[in-house]
Amino acid sequence: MNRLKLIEQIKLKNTFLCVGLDPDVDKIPKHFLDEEDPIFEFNKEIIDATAEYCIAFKPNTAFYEAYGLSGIGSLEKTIKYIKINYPDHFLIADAKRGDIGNTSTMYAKAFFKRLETDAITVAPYMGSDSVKPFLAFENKWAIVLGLTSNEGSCDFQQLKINDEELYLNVIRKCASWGTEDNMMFVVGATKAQMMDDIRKIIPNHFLLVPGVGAQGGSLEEVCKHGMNKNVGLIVNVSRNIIFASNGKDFASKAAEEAKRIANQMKTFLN
Ligand code: OMP
Repeated sequence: MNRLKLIEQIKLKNTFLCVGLDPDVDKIPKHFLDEEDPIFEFNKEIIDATAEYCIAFKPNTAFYEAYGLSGIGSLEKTIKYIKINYPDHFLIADAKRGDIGNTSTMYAKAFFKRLETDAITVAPYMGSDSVKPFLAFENKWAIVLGLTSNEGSCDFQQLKINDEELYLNVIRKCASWGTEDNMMFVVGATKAQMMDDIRKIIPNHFLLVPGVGAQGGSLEEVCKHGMNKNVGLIVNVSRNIIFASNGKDFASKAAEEAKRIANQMKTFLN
């Protein structure tokens, strides 16, 4: 999906919510455990219940890889289901890849050609030759880790180099390898105030913002510090939506929570 279409979807639906598909067999309603593919069946109902309130879905591959081959099968089926039934939704593979050039190329092929996701999250620690292969595919996106939402982000990302934090150096350098049409940055909602400095470097890029909900980030703060003239934000919520209930009403509760967040988003648009 290209940038214009993404912006169009956000404006059309008045939401910039991404639903994170991070299933956990220990947390999904028990009745799914009798199904042949509990993860896929669970995802399908979550997707159907929340699609009207979001513009993106983000399966995190860890939650599929943990179940071996059957988990990879659930991921493939989930992605296919979204592509067939919700082709206008932006599809992000949260895999945090990045390696020497020829290996990154294979990662890019795995996600862009085989799974056909629109975007993949990329860890930039290995530098330009590890990131650039993800930029070589038309209408596909590398979403580079800029400033992450977790506590440990201060261990390296916030160290100062030449009087400037490492994450600002990383964002500036990575932005020079790509464009606003093929690169986004991950910035955690828990770090919303730091978006002011980030926006000075990349005023127009999209930010993928996880950390609202279970991690305590505030949507209001994210919008205040991170929004730009084209919205420029995709805000992900995983656990607070998909595990809003673990009873039979899980899908309607997920829809309720997605709707609540989407309604809050509306107030920040226009
Ligand atoms: P919840 O905290 O349950 O909403 O999930 C957050 C999702 O975003 C998980 O899939 C995380 O792996 C992911 N994430 C972060 O939480 N923090 C980051 O800094 C980056 C990501 C990510 O790349 O999406």
